[in-house]
Amino acid sequence: MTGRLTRSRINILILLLTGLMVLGCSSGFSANKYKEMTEKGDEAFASSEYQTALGYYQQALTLAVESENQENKATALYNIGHVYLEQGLAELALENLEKALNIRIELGDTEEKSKDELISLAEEWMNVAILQQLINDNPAALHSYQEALSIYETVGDVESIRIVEAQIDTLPEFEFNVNLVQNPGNEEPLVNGEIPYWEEVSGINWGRNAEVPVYEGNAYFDAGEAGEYAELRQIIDVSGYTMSIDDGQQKFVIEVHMRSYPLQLFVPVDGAQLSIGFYDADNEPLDYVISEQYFVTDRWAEYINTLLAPRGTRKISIHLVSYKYGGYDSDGYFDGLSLVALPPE
Ligand SMILES: [Ca+2]
Ligand SMILES: [Ca+2]
Ligand SMILES: [Ca+2]
Repeated sequence: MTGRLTRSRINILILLLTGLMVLGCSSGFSANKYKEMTEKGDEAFASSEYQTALGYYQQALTLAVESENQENKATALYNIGHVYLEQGLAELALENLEKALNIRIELGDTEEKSKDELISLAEEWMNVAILQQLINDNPAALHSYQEALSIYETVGDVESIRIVEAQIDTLPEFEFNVNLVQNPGNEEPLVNGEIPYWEEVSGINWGRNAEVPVYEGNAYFDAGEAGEYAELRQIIDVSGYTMSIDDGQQKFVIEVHMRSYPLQLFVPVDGAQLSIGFYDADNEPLDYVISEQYFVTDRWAEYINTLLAPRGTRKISIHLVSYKYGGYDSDGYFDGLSLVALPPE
């Protein structure tokens, strides 16, 4: 809405409209016809004749559009959305319910609404949110849940607040610019001698060490005594970003710091390497990226890369690989990891 009508202008408008209603039978005809189509639609809907109901509601929508009646247009879109909902067509349902909701929002400020109107608006936000969640548009779903929540808070509906909050908890994680790696710098205490959140793929002595200066905190990742190849892995669920991933839009930035045991006479330097894998919902590999092997002994070398997730990605795996070229211990070290999802551009 671009402007607000003053009280006197509204009165004039009402007078004009009343005049038009009396003079012009076409607008009255249109209103009656709209009511008739909606009622027939409701009847068909009640008898589960959804295709028939859809036909009537669509005629009602056309009439509402022609007569530029926004309230009726919103109702028709809402009804159409519910037919699609019954038919299990989530995306079409969402499209129509979103349009209906946007019109309702444009039609008036929330302060001016009665409690019942507010609750019905919150219910519409909930419908939209659930559908958005169903099609995996989680950021949009969170926004819609929050809109519903703020209305329920306004009216003090404790039970509904609890329901919305529980629903928000079911959303998968999808935060942007937040580190998705658990225990990213190996700072958490070992649990039964194992590094929390990480899995030993190769080598059984992965642990915390601080023999050389750490990159951050009190320890780095160290394979300890191991064979020529040692690998530690973490798999990260990125299904929260499904919508943007499947649109081919979701980028992730991976960052890791690597170094090796200091140079010694007659002992070859061990290597450190990072690899990242992208997997679909069936754990089929879609793509992977492998860094070069690092042999930096006097400082932490930073590896940073921005990667576009292949469509269909649901999991990203991070692999810390230490290559032993000398001694008993495998001495490619890792610290200060992060994987963040970039917000859509
Ligand atoms: Ca650390
Ligand atoms: Ca172990
Ligand atoms: Ca070694």
